[in-house]
Amino acid sequence: MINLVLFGPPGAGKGTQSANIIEKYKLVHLSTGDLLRSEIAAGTALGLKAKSLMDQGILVPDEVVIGMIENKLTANQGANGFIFDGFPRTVNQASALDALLQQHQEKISMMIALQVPDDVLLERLLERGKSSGRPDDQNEALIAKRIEEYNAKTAPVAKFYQDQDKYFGINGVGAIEEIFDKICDILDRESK
Ligand code: B4P
Repeated sequence: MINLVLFGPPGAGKGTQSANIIEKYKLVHLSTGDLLRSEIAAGTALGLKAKSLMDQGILVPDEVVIGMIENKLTANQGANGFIFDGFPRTVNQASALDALLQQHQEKISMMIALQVPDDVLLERLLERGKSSGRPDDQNEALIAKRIEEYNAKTAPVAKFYQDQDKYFGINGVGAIEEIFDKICDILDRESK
């Protein structure tokens, strides 16, 4: 069983690499960004609340995303393992995830962090914004706000896993396949 936290700033390649990882390792993909966008598309009360925050580049409240993850873990009991993509994004979310997994006699196997400089993140997200239709990819000020939120609230989550000896950082700049190979090397080595 592999429970992977795929970590990095907005535009680091988490969603992109998750798609490759789930195909090879048959893990269940839990992306809080995707779950929130589904709520928005369905026009739920939760989606409406989340949209106003996401459109400003601000994180949605911890209890909202923790509740979504709890539902998904319960619905996928018996899975081969999970990729947590875009979650946990605060230290509080990381502690809640540990507690939830413990209820299922499980734990996080490792965090793989994709390291990408801010100028590259900006370039990638503006490029994606041309076709994604995502309001949060549309302008430089909003992307800068997301990176600021990441540095203030999300970056400290790395230490949470470093303290447990579960942290692996890799360079997230380069060809998608090359980065995927580095992720596979870590997964194969550490999950033996
Ligand atoms: P997310 O959906 O998680 O958005 P993201 O960080 O922008 O996506 P990602 O990082 O996966 O994009 P990728 O690099 O794959 O979150 C959106 C918002 O939802 C947040 O701002 C927040 O408001 C809210 N939210 C989500 N989770 C939350 C939580 N847990 N708590 C609170 N709020 C939460 O792709 C970026 C682009 O780069 C793509 O176009 C891709 O093609 C390109 N790319 C990827 N790898 C590349 C490479 N190696 N070379 C060149 N281009 C590459």
